[in-house]
This record gives sequence, structure tokens and C-alpha cells, in this order.
Amino acid sequence: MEYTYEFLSSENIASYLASRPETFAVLDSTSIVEMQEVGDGNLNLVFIVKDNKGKGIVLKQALPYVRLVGPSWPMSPDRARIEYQTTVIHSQAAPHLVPEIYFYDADRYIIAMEDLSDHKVWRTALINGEINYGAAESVGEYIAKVTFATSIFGAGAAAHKAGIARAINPEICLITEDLVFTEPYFPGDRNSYLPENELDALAIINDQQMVLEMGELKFAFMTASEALIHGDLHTGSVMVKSTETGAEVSTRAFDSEFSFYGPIAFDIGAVFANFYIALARSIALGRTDHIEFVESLPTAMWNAFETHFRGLWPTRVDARVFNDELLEVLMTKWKEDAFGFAAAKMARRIVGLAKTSDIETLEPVLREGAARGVLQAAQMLVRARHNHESVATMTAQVKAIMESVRTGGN
Ligand code: SR1
Ligand code: MG
Repeated sequence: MEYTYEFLSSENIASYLASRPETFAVLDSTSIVEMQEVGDGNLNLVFIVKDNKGKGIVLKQALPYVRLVGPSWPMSPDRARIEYQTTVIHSQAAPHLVPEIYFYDADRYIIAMEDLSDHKVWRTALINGEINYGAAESVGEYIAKVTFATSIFGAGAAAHKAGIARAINPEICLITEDLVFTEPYFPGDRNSYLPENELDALAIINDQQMVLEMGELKFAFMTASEALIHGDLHTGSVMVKSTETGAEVSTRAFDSEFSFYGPIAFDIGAVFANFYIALARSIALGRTDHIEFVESLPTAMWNAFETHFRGLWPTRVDARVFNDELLEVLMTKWKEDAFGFAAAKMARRIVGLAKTSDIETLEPVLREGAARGVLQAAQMLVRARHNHESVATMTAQVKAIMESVRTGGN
């Protein structure tokens, strides 16, 4: 299908805003003083626009192709509709944890949303060695509240099925199926890494247990329509605002264009993976205080998820067969699978397309060990996940592996 809509640019944004009455209460489109394209993701155009009173708006437009690669990789811009609808649905369950949406332009695939430029992308804050207390707990709360609300437990059978139909997103799911679960083990021409990590990349390809676990997890990703998950919940999809001393002011999950009805553990595992990637960076840099902080994040996030989900459990629509024992079974299974999904996400970010700046901005001499540590920790996690250890114990094992393969001296 050919798409002919006009792309946003600094030349047409003021007139576009003037044509949208929904923005009139947000900012003054006749006195725009700042327009910045900040789309550092892999897919879209993102503009932050501000008026002369400092009031702002974010305009996010889906391109008909993958921005990271260019027009040679066409991609339906309908993902913008999915993100818009998911953000609205998630805001009903956790309004303080997502950005406010002002409107969706279905003709030009534009979402207009709250300007969060007084927040920081959490990945950037972690890269800088910053400490943001409370953000991990908020992410756990977000996952619990939005997944409970959209699961059969919170929504009931009919609404859950209607939701699955509305949010079906095969083209975007295929990206995850290929990049996360397949290509690290069956590489095409999209993989890359330092020559010093060649043996590490080969080690996961030849790790038959890891490939089997990936098969199991990919099957779950493709078939387990548990809830309307975010689908790409890494630290670059979370904005944080803290006081000078790191106390939480606000935390928001955004950028849910990969959203669909999938396994709840997939979102939890994605966050674990990105905490472990941040940990690898801090270990590489020898940042002792930050290591201690990052090490605490997986447990803080999991505990908040568990507490909030358990808190909502008594409100489930139908308690007849979905009894309290089932909740225990699910919690155990979700933790086990979250570590498996974390492993998948860790390996893909090291050897596959679309890496993370936590690792990529390290000097090669440090990156070698950090990348090795992430891959070896992933190999450990897919095995150890079946032992049902605490999140803290698993994280201690991840840290020990990363420290043992650190490169660069000091
Ligand atoms: C081609 S899109 C590459 C990656 O960017 C997104 O953030 C997802 O993680 C996706 O896998
Ligand atoms: Mg994204």
C-alpha cells in the first residue's frame, strides 16, 4: 500500500497546530518560538513545540517506513493508532503513569500529547549515572495496573476478546519475533558487534539450551494474549522527573506502538533486561554507588508489580475458577518467564539490530567486557529462571558474571 500523507516539518507545524482546535488550550500556535525534532527512536518523527510562554506539546508522527533503516523497510503507520489507543486505555488504569493525549490525527498518523521535556528519558539518566528513587516502583505499578485492567481478570471475557481484535498488530510483532527471538541465533545481515565479541556471539548461537528456551518464549510471545502490554518497555520508553536528591516527582511510560495482547511477563522481562544493561555499563565504568542503585531496581520493580497486581486481584470479574491459588501459580510463572524474556532482550541488544546507547557509548575496550557480560548473563538467566530464586538472587548472579568478564583494567 502506498501512503501519501504529508510529513511534519518545521515549516508546516505552526499552520498544522492552528488547524487543530484541540491544541488551543495547550499552547499558542501564533507564537511558536521553539521546534525541535527529538525522535531518537527507531521508527518515527517526534517534535517538541513550545510557545513564547514556555507551554509545549509533542507531535509524534509515524512514517510509512522504519526510520532506522529508511524507505527500503516499509512499515504501516497504523502503529500510531495502536499507540494512541493503548495510551488512552492505559491512562484509564494508571493516569499518572502515561502522558496525556490531546488528539489523534488518523489521516496523518499524528499523536498530539503532553510535553514531558521537564522529564528525562530514563536511559539517559542511567547512562549519566543518575539516581532516580521510586521510578522502578512506578514502572512495576504501571505494568500491574494496565495488565490487570486489560486482562480477563480486570476486563472480563468479552472486552478482552474485543481488545485482542482491535489491537492486533502482526507487522510490528514480526519485528520482535525476528529481532528479539530469532536473529541473534539465526543471523542474517542485520547483526553486528565488536570483532572482540565474535566468540561470545557464536557462543549463544551454539547454545542449544538457549535456542530451545527462545523457542518456548517466542511461542508464548506469539500466542499468549494475556493483556494489552506495552510491547517495548525499555528504559528509553520511560520518562523520569526527580528532585535534586533523586526523589520521584513523576514517572511516565510512553511510546507503546509495539503494544498488543501478549504475555504480561514480556513487559516485566524487558524492564529487567534494560536494568541489567544499565548495570553492565556501570560495572564497566566502575561506578560503585551507581552499581548499588541499579542492582536494587529489578527487585523494586518486581515487588511493586506483585504488590499492585495482588491488590487488584480481589476485584477480578469472575472469581469462580480464577481462585487465589491460581494467582500464586501465575506469579511464579510470570517471574520465571520474565527472566527468560529478559535474556532474549539482552542478547538482541548486543548482537542484533537496534542496540542500546548504554553499551554503544562505552569505549571499545570497556564495551567488549560489558557486551560479554550481558550475553553470558542472558545464558545464565534462561537456565536459572527455572530454579525460582528471588529477583535479588538472580540479579546478584547477573552482577557476578558481569564483574568476572569486565575488560579494560582498573
Ligand atoms: C526496526 S525497530 C527496532 C527496534 O526499535 C524498537 O524500539 C523495538 O525495540 C524494535 O525492536
Ligand atoms: Mg520505541
